[in-house]
Amino acid sequence: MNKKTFIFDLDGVIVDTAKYHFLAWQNLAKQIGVNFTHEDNEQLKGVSRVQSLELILGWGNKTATEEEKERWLHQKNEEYLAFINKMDESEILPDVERVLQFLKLNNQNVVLGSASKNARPILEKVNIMHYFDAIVDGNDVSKAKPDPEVFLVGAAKVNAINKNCIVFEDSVAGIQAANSAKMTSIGIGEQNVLNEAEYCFIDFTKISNEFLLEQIKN
Ligand code: B16
Ligand code: MG
Repeated sequence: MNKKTFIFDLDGVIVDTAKYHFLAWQNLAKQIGVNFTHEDNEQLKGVSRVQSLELILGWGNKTATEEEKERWLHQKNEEYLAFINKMDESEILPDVERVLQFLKLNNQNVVLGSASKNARPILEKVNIMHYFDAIVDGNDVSKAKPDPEVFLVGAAKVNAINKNCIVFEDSVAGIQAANSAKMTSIGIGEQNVLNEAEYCFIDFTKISNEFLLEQIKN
């Protein structure tokens, strides 16, 4: 059977950590006098930590010294980590583990491609580290999605060629990154938002084993 490489984004695909990012950013925003809503949080999906702070400061027309930014980034991350520390298997999104198991049973490569610098501890907390042949996270890359670097490095780690890679992503920037790497892009979320994706499913419960087999054989 063909060997393909399935690359998973983390936040919004495997787990919903956006709710914890939201709470931590909201506290910081309040402290520095910036209004921060759920709608604003949507725009931070897939965006790096440093870039997220820049966006929040921009929305509030605030300027800050490098020292302040460093301090705030540290504070936000500490608060986020306190939420992460309480995570367990129950936070894995529906049917993600069924898909991971099916891919490994069929001898496929499984790779993580996330912007998060906290990806490894999160995978450990929800106990799914063992499914992954390679992990690429925010510590391994310097260019943020929509740049394809995170997926290219992931493919290279398992010696895969781009056209044999299939990417699961919940952010528009991530879909664009997969497309520009000439990988198959599968959006996880709303079709009208992820309209650049080659395929789109609201969540993994809608992804059948038959569909996965088709991707393996193609
Ligand atoms: P951290 P993903 C991304 O994860 C999140 O979607 C984004 O909201 C967050 O700012 C980014 O990770 C960095 O996270 O602060 O943990 O390094 O969707 O690429 O898995
Ligand atoms: Mg994501």
